[in-house]
Amino acid sequence: MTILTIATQPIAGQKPGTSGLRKKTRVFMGRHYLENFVQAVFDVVGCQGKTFVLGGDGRYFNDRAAQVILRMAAAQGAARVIVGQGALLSTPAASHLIRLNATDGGLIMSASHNPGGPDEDFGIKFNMPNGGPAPEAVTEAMFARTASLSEYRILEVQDVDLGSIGRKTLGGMIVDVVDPVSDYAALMESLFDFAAIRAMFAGGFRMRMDSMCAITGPYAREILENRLGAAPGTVVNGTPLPDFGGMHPDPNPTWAKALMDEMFGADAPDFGAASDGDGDRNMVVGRGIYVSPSDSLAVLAANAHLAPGYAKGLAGVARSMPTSAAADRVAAALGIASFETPTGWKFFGNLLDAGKATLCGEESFGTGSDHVREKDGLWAVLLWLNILAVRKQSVREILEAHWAQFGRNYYSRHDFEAIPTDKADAMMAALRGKLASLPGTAVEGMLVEAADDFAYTDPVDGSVSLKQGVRVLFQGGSRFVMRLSGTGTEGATLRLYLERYAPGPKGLGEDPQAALAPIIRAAHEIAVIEGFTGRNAPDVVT
Ligand code: VG1
Ligand code: CO
Repeated sequence: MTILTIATQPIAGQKPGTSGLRKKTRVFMGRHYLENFVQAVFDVVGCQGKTFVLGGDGRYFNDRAAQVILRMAAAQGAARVIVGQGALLSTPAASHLIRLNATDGGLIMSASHNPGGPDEDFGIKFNMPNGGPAPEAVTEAMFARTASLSEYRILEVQDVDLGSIGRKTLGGMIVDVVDPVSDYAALMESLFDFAAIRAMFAGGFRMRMDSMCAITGPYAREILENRLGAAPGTVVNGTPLPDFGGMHPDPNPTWAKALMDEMFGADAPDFGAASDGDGDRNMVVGRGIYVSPSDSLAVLAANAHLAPGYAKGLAGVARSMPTSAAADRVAAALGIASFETPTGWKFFGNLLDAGKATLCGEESFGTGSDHVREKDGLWAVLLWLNILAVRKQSVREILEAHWAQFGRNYYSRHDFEAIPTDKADAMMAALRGKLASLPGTAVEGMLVEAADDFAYTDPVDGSVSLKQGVRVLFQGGSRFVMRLSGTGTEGATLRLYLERYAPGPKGLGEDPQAALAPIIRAAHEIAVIEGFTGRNAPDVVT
């Protein structure tokens, strides 16, 4: 077996975004593209004698990319790589394996909630030895390295068999092919009251889990149907497919419409859930009631102590800045710390490592805890099930009691997709330019109290992240936030986050869009969205 040193040229634009490097699959399949980035990753983190975890969500090119990464790891002198069978691992399961085996990190092949296939998206993310996504300083170093590479090293060898479990070798490197599910399922069993959940299912509780033809299918079948006794067929779209069966594996009311229809239809089950391409996101729905991710985080924080893994209570709760303040109210009531971080799970890592936060969440259907260093879709589903089993109430009853106690943070996100990048940039620049003049002015009858561009200083390592999103706060706790997506692969995606607080049990009715109408109008007026982009209505509303 020879190690080939192949001449390459720096490739522009290999800049990891919110969650790793994401590009069109055909771009990744282009000459030297994958190899160039992987070499940059290995150059930055070092490879000699190290052990890594490797797996992905099974999307198109997952299997080929895994073989390339393994040959390159072997060529750089890695000691061992732990790979999920079939090169499959959900993102939270990969994070767990990195920690469980005290490895030097891992590579996750996924573009998460973005569709898969030859004409859709692919991605690669490096996670650190703590199991969490590489922080900005590390991804910036990788990006810099992609621009100075002149060669990469790869072993000339046949594919290693990833289809069967067991120890293999590739050159001098060990490849341990492991069951993707078993260690993760054991972790879940250590956190939650499986007996109580099993009894609930045995008592006739019905659930629908939509895995959207993505990675959580095998995990959900094993945990929900096999271990917890949910009826066979509880998990639908449970086989991971390279193109996700044509589905857009983004668990929100738009893309998981079949689940929403079922949960709002006649004979709806008690509980519904969906997860995304790589299994780190979740959507939760009760019979006839949708749970917004921000509310879900707040309810989980208020009730986590009902699960054995959190019986001692929480150290603190962290949320991304655009996520609603509902969780802050719970933290205040519990007398625990709350944190506000920039968008992206990598910002939670230090808080979790330092024991400052136990639960974390994002408005983008992400919730998780210190059990791994990624958000975790099935974990959130199981925590909800544990809470339902203990409280013996419906999702609606739990939500309504929560709002009566804490008040309700009406919340919605409007996404405007595939905007020409120059137009989106011009709009954000103009908005940033007028921030200083906004406080004290009235828009749509509401007084602007403050306006800024969110900057974050990490409370653990002091690192500073600037320009993390424009926020405009109105008197009374209403606000909107605007930022451009860091995970899209086509033009720019504008995310407009809207929030309005209503104290007391009465609230402002069932429909968040109606409750948020004045803030929506104010955001369009202040940011001149239509003037810059030609768009007056969002493509996706969550
Ligand atoms: C989006 C979400 C963000 C999430 C990120 C990764 O980022 O808004 O909250 O952490 O996706 O999610 P952006 O930059 O497009 O807004 V996924 O499930 O990687 O893993
Ligand atoms: Co994801």
